[in-house]
Amino acid sequence: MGTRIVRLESTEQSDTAGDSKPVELFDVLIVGAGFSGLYLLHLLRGRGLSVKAVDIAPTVGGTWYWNRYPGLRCDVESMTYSYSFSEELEQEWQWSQRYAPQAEILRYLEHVADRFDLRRDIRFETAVTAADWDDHERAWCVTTSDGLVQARFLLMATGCLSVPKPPDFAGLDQFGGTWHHTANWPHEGVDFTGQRVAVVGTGSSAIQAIPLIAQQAEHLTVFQRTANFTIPAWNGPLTADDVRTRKATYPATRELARRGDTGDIWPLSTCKAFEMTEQERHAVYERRWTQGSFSFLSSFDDLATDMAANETAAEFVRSKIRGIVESAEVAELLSPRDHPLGTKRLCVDTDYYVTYNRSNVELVDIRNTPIEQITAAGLLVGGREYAFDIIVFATGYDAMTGAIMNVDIRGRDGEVLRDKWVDGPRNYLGLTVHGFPNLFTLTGPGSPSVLSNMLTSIEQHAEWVDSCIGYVTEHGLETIEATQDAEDVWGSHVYEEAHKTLYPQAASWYMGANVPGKPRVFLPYIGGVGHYREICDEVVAKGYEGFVLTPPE
Ligand code: N01
Repeated sequence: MGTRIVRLESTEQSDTAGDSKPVELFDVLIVGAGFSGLYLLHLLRGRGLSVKAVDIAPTVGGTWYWNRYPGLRCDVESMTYSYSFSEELEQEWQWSQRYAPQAEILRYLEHVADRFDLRRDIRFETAVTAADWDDHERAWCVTTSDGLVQARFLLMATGCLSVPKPPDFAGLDQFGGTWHHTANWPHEGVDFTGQRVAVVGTGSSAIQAIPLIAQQAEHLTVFQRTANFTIPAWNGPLTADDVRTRKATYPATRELARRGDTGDIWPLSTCKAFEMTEQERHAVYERRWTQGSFSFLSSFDDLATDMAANETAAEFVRSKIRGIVESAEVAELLSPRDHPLGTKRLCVDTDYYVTYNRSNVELVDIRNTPIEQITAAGLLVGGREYAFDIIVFATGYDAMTGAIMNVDIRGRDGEVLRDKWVDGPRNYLGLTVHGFPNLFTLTGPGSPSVLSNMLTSIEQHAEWVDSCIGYVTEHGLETIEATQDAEDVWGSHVYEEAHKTLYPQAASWYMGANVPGKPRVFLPYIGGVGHYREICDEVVAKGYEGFVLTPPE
């Protein structure tokens, strides 16, 4: 059983009315009640620790609560993008489609919260703004919008894509219509009927939303800065037979996902692209295209490392675009030519390219003539004003570091995390930071996270953190902290693995390139989910190698 913190029970804070409010004390504070926060809460509470989760939203769900734009669904199959920790949960939950829509994923998370009675330990509509390590108390003093909390362990389960990149166009405040960011969509929905609509951006969010907006709007104009590669989802209802088979094989498929490179179960190829004839290669791409989704990236073993090999896959997708899009000029505009396939996050779509054959859809290339400004009527591009009733900004996120750096985190000796990470994140295993004891960043930069099926990576991190906290508390220890050496070695490893591949060549959010002023560093760990798990397990087997564990003074 874990030990409860009891030392500070008399501590008080002043509220604005001058009354005092006791500082709340917990063993563990979890920031975020999405997929990772919920599982952490379930695990750690099971250890008998006092655990509180906080989330700014009024309910659970994280990104699946805020994102609600038309067409939003997970682009990883639901029967792998779901928790594996409870066999009962796996067997009782029915996914309706191959890729569940947002509302169904949110219902699933609501169900998980109720089924495991998690809500009683979650404080909703509560923001965390700062966290200071108190070396004397050996605890984090956390400022929330609901008062001060002291917790021995602070877990940032804040998600990799949860801080939207706000539209930073001049003149937005004078726009006479309405505008929305895909990441923060009105809960009552948006009616596009009879409206002139602009979508800015052509990443995953836009590619999911555009076909549905086009069906409703009077006219849709898409402003594209970079064409992206997208592979069809081939979504559809799951039949009773599909579900029965998948449920019967869960133990094997989940294990495959845990040990493989991607955290998913599609087959990886061991063959290099040029080991086949052009005709054979084409057949492989055709088969992967027909299977749909991210499996396409695994068509050959060297697509991420060999430019010529990658170009064969890229050209296959371009040929598909030419085959679907009637206008040769539009097809060429939609054909990515400035980055290797997969080095900007691959998109997965339903009817994206065919949407450009509609008479009410127009594509505007803004690569060389950027949006000059927003006007009262619409958008000004290349001296031409386009008039709109609604603008949808699908302009993405401050990925991976945004949510962590949004909180003013100060470690030992007052070291500021934002300063430490000014040239890019530095940490150990993507999980822990030297100088910041008892702080864990779930699916943080430097971990496989966004390069994997997030659910596999979330469960691995949550379980690792849970055992680590169990180890510390059960051994009567007070703190665990990464050493400077371990952090440096990990940082070099993450860098070297990334630079063996083509990924750093793209101006992607993986590289922080989408946020002006953000350091260009490849953020996730590309060494593979299974290999990463082995590294984490070995660290534990060697007595938490790379960490300093401190007993009470
Ligand atoms: O954001 P993005 P997203 N002027 O950054 C453009 C996950 N996700 O929200 O490429 C003009 O990918 C920008 O152009 P460029 C998934 O991991 C998952 O679509 O920078 N354009 C780009 O086209 C995904 O990768 C699901 O040149 C501007 C677009 O906006 C991640 O979230 C669904 C601009 C932004 O694309 C982010 O996707 C959706 C400007 N000033 C998303 N600024 C699932 O299904 C930006 N752009 C699980």
